[in-house]
Order: sequence, then structure tokens, then C-alpha cells
Amino acid sequence: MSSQESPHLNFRSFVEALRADGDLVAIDREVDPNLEAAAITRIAYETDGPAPLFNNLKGAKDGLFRILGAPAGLRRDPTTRYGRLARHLGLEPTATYKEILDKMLSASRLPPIEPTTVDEAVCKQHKVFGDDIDLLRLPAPMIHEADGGRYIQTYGMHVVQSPDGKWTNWSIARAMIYDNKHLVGLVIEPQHIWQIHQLWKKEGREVPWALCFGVPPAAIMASSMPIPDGVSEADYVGAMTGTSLELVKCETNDLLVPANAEIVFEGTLSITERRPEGPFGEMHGYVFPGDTHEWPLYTVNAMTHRDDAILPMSACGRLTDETHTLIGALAAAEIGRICREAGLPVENAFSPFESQVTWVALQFDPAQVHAQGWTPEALRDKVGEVVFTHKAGYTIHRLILVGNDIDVYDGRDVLWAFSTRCRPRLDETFFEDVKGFPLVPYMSHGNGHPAKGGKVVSDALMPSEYKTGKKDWIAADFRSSYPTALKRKVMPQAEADGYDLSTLRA
Ligand code: 4VP
Repeated sequence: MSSQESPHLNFRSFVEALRADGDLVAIDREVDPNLEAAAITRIAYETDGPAPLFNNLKGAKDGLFRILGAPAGLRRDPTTRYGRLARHLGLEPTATYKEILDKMLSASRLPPIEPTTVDEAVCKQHKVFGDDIDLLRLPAPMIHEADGGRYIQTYGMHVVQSPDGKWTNWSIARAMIYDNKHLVGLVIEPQHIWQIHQLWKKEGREVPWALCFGVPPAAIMASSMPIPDGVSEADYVGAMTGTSLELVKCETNDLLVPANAEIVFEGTLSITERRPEGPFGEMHGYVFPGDTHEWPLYTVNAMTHRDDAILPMSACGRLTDETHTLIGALAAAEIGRICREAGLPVENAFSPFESQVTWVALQFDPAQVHAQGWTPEALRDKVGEVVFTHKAGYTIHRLILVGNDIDVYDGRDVLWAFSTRCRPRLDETFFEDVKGFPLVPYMSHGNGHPAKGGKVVSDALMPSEYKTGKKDWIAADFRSSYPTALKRKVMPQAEADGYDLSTLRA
């Protein structure tokens, strides 16, 4: 198998890896893309069940298309809970979230590996141009009943390039079908697709654009992460995987797309034309009927695809889907990195799913907090300034500072610390002059400014951690309140008694 066919570098191999893991349900009966496929995918998310592969979509024709739902959902088995994410990166399915996020961050310290341009590509097995393009004939999914359109684009990768050609950005941003040749979708400040759209607007030219579905899983992970401005995701993924990605030139513009992508749309993103978009059931778990706004129009001039192409779909909403496992977790990883870059002793960062990924818990080394002489007020100010003025902190409205007895990847730990160590108001600093995330319901549909403020740093470090670098308590739990010898004795006995210890903190 060539390296480009490994599951993390090839979506089709990824689907086969899930099948081999027993993490795929192949559905061969006819399923309607109008709500039915998404409803089944919702069951997968809400039960941590296997990813559904809809092989027989009503209306599919000429190899367009099948759908893979829940491409980065969770697994129910605690030992391989993050296995579907791990398979995106070539890690073992037993990988922890820390291992997954450390892998994603590893590229920030490695020299970039540029992609390789190839001439032959499976994404060109079929080519559709001109009058043969009719987006309205595709079995594009209607995902939630109150959505404003058929959101074909929930897990594809937009490709845009700065006008000087120095920065090629890969990102995910939702888009729905507008008419037979057009999509319309969010291009929202401060996202990189918005930044590059602004650069073309200044030049007065339409943005050359491609949208690639079923890309190398490692690439879709990088597309979901707020990596630094100006860094091309292709180089970042190359560094992370140690492999130069194979890309191929588009038929109708000079952009390069992954050679093994399942489906590629080629065209332009308009700098002048806007159309009504939305509403869409979003990452916080709500759809607001009638919530339609004007966003830029995309024109599709060509479509290429593999045989029997597969469209990945994120039917996002309530826990736990890609908007949580990827958007929340990867923002947290980058937030941890920028904190360390600013000299803060942050060891781990994670966004608890229980917060619907509106919070990030930052784990500090209390010995360092003490040694560096921080006061609680100064630390809260500094953390808020570093994170809430940075693009990586855009989606996050609460930062919770915790000590290193708290496992930030375990929501139970974070909720325990926040609830018991952070005194409301006294241990908090509010930020009202920073950019807010309008998608959060209490922002766009709440009582305050929809896009400004509403952010807080909540300090769950205790006074003893600042004053001595140490905790002055012992947790009243299995791990901390019993001698090691006793725990070693009772654990196998408890297992024999029928207790499942896979989620026990021991
Ligand atoms: C991460 C930002 C974001 C923006 C729009 C959207 O629909 C989901 C996430």
C-alpha cells in the first residue's frame, strides 16, 4: 500500500479502516437524503454508535453519491472512545485525546513538508462541466427539519489562496445548495476563509475556489484547527504526517486539490453577490426557525469525482459530533499552545463537551504559578488578554483555570473543580470588549451585543496553589482516599464481582 493510501491520508481507506474496526454500519437499503440519513446519523451521535455508510441514497445517480455520517463521532467502548478521531491521524484506536491533540500540535514545531503535484488522480475518474452540472439533482442531505436548505457542505474542505499565492488555506465552513449552479455559506470574520475573501475584495476579483469532499482525514482535522495566520494546511499536514500530500490541479482554475478526494467542486466565491442562507441546526444544539442572513455566493463551474463517491456529512447539533470533537477540541489545543508561547505554565487544554464546547479548561502547573509569582487577578487578566484577543479563542466564552490534579480531558473533573473551587464573581474576570461568537445562542439570540463580550475567566486554582504551589486538600474519592495496596487488592475483586472499572479514576 502506498503511503497515500493509509487511512489517515485517504478517505476511502479510512472508511475501510472503520469497517475493519467494527465502527461502521453499511446500510444498503434505500435511505432518503431528505432528513432520513441525518436522523440515523443523529442516532449514531447520540448513542456513540458506529458511523453509518448510506450506500443506496434515494436519487443517487452516476456515482453521485453515497454518504458517510458521523465521520468523527465517538465510540461507546471507553478503551477506544476516540478511535474514529485516532484513525484520522494514523494513531492506534486506543489513543487518548491528549495523544490526538499532541499529534495535531506536533506540526507547529516541525519544518513544513510541501505537497507534491501529480498528473493522475482518482478524483478525476469522472468530470462534469457546464449544463451537465445540476446541484439540485444531487442527493444532498436535508439535515434538520427547520434548516433553510440542503447542507451539502458540512465536512468538506474549502480551498482558497491569497492573491499573492503565498498562502493556501484549507477550512470547513458550512454551505447549502442555493440553485442548480450555486452554493451559499458562512464566510465569517475572523476565519481564514473570510481573511482571504477580504484580500480578493480589495483586488476587486472573484475568489478562485475549490471544495473537496472526502479528503485525507488528517487534512480535514487540520482544516478544523485554528492554526496560525499564513500557514498553509497542506504544509502543516505534511509535517504532522511526515508525508508530502499528493495534490492535483483543478480543471478550471490553478488551485490544487487532494488527488484522492472523493468529490471536488471547482469555481469561485463571489466578492459581490450575496444570498439568503440558513437557518442551520448548529454546534450548540439549536436551530432558530426563520434565522436567515445574507452570505456570499459560490459558483460551481466543474465537478470531478471518484467512482461511487462518498460524501461525508456532519449532522451537527447536540452532543457529540464533529463540531465538538474537532472544532472544540482543536481550538482548545491551539489555545494551550498560544498560552505556552506567551510564557504561561499551561500543561493541557481541553473543551469539556458538557459545556457544548463553549468553555476551555486550562491546566496549570501550580508549582510554576507560585514560582512565577502570579496573583489570581493578574493571572486571570493575562490569560483573558492572550486568549480572548486571539483568533484561536474566538469560539470560547469561558476559560476555567485548574491545577494539575484535574484531568482537563475528563469533564467530570472540570465540572467538579469549577463548581467547588471558583467562587462566582470573586474568582472571575469578565471581558466585555473582546470579539464574541455570535453562534452561541445567548449571543445572537440573547440580551446583549450579539458579537461582542460575554466572556469570562473563571479561576478554579485555590489560594494554596498560588501561595505555596501545592494543594492543601485530599480528594474524597477512590484514587486519593485509599492506600495503594488496598486499591490493588479491591480492584480485581470488584471486577470479579461484576463492576466495570473502565471509567474508574484509579
Ligand atoms: C468555528 C467557527 C464556526 C463558525 C461557523 C459555524 O457554523 C461553525 C463554527
